[in-house]
Amino acid sequence: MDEDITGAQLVAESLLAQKVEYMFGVVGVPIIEVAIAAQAVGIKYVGMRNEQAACYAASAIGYLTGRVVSCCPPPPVSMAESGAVTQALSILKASKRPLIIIGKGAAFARAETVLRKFVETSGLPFLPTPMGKGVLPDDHPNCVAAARSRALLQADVILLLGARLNWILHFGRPPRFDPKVKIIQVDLCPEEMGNNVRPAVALLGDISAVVSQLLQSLKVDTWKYSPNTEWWSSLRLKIAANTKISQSLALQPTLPMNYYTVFHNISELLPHDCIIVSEGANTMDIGRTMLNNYLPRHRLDAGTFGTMGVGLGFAIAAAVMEKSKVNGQRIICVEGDSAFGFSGMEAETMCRYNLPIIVIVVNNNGIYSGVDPETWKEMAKLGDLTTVAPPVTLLPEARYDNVMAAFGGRGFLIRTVEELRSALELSLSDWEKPCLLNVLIDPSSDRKQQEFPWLTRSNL
Ligand SMILES: Cc1ncc(C[n+]2csc(CCOP(=O)(O)OP(=O)(O)O)c2C)c(N)n1
Ligand SMILES: [Mg+2]
Repeated sequence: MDEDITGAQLVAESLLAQKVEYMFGVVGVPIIEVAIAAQAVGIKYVGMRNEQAACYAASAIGYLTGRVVSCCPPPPVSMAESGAVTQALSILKASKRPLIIIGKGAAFARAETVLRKFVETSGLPFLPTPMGKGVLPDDHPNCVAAARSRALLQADVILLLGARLNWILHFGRPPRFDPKVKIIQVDLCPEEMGNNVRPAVALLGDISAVVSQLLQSLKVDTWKYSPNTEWWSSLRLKIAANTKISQSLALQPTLPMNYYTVFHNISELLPHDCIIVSEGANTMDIGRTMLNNYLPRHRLDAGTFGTMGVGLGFAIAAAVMEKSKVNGQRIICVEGDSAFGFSGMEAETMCRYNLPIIVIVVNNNGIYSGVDPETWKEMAKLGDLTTVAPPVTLLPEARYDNVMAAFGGRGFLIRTVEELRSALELSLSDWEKPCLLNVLIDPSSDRKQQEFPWLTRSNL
């Protein structure tokens, strides 16, 4: 081996050999040399402010590019066993209330084209998981996301495509699911099969390949689920009722604004091809229902583990990728005020690299809820805030907009619909700088009445 090659160069060369394009990190002795060597071989180095955010950014690149797979020789595409395909179809055909659940695995497998054909050929209703949103557009006529609880509870057969039956899907169990529901589970990971619910049939394989198999068999039989079933009418009724409730909340003229008003106005202005990054509790949950996705892999959120702090790293990763394209897309990062705080200093990273990310902090002065400035002052008079302030509270009306402005980005303080719309329009026209919209909302604003609370192991 050439003695003049340094260890840092070796690391850089081997990363390049594996087609690594981006490196995210925080340097210090002796890592500086590695970052410099990476840049010397053409790898883009993004200096972050915290390693955690750097890791989140790197994981987002992996998800968006599929590079985890493509850096190695392409793995063989595995198909499901044909007997299992036949069995799956006969269960689907016998079903009265079928449902397809589209998970993140379908997005990662790039199954969108074949899946669209399958949904349209079969006529089945579908429901995306949070990061399965956009594999098929949220405004597709077969999407029943607005009737999620009913669809999950009353389905008698579920075709589960690359989604885990974890807490996000309420473990596939009562009271959120019919105890007799038959699950047709399609997954690439054998270890996912049968987690929490034993599937009626398991189709182990690549989601695109397995859906193609299902589609082919379907075409042979020319079977289609009728659009005139009781199931479809019941789902449609629920969609209409829920949409009406969300609409009326969205159109409430009272100030401070509520979540629904904020999201309704944002969604009206966002370009259809933008990448939406989101984290928070109410902010993320309500945003999932109110902010549509139209393209696959255009939503990144706290997902399976609900880890707060991922948002800014995800947004930076998406933005550096989009910046290198000719027709790069906008990155909209919708953050709860608590969620923003976890990696807030990455605002400096956004400003340093001129990444035109639009950060929208939905600021309710706390974790799930907060108090208004007057109540906060009154509370402070009652005693030491560490003993009297509810643990969920954060500083009322904190100026997160000034954090972005401190580094040269634009910051907006927003209280009204008009301010929100004009700041967002202005931000969307700026392709040079990051912007932060600090949207002050009613600290007691909440989700619309839910039929069920989140089901976690602790309250199972
Ligand atoms: C790393 C990490 N720490 C703590 C939590 C607990 N947690 C769940 S949601 C949340 C923040 C919710 O508040 P916010 O982001 O302001 O959204 P809101 O519900 O107020 O809209 C926290 C801290 C978590 N999920 N992840
Ligand atoms: Mg909050």
